[in-house]
Amino acid sequence: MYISNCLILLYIHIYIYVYVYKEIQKTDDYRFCYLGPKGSWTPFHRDVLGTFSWSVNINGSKLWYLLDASITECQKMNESPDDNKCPYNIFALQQQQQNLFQKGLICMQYPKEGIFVPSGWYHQVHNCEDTLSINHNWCNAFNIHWNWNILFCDLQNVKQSLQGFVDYDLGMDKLHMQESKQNDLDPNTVQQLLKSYTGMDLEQFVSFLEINIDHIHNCLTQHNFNLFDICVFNFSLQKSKQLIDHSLCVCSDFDSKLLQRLKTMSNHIETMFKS
Ligand SMILES: O=C(O)CCC(=O)C(=O)O
Ligand SMILES: [Fe+2]
Repeated sequence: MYISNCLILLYIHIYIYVYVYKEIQKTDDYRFCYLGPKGSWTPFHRDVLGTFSWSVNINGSKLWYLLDASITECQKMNESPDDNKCPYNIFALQQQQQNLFQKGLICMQYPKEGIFVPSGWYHQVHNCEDTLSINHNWCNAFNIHWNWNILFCDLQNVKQSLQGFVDYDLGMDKLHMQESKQNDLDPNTVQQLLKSYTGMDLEQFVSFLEINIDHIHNCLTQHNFNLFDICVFNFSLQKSKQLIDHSLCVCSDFDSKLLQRLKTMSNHIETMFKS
């Protein structure tokens, strides 16, 4: 098993759990094992697609350095995971930047203990012993908008970088074509790159919403709910509707099928509210 002068990790996907998104999508379910020898560490980062995560140590202990999202927001670190504003190692920062971490949280995680990392919180994690943990990243109606914001921001980044590539390919004498070429980007290539860059493309995002809305619909039609569920369903549907309307407004990259699916979902939610 690897490891250079720093980090980690063996990501072993745990397939023993049935997870609806994975079952349907046949893609990553964001459940991991982390295995790291003593002294290894995970660089400062925010979790994939602005998700929440929990982590439980099977064995060993870890030291966590966490910064809450409002602090990193001020530092403009939340714009994109790839904007080079995120330091790699908080201990290699200049004194002035290190002061930022006086506002952070430091906590020790011992064997059998769990830790919850809220959406958008940056963290760096050090293995104090040989450590094995299980982790799960997820999102719900409370943080799904983070997911969308990151996906949308990455989509712009992908398009921009592809644009540069097209122009470069054309040669210096054709640089004046930059504007008109913006519309010539192959949508499939853009989506493929987005998928490999961010781990999700627009189609998967739409499916993700659909799966959750269908789930709520099924529970409601089977009368399989209690009062608490009703509040959660209500909140989830409202958030999903807001997000669908917002994404339809700001994003012109949905193809006609995705547009149709989003509009169908939006209507479906309205019908559920009425009934
Ligand atoms: O345990 C680690 O090394 C990293 C864990 C982590 O970053 C997480 O659970 O979000
Ligand atoms: Fe993390």
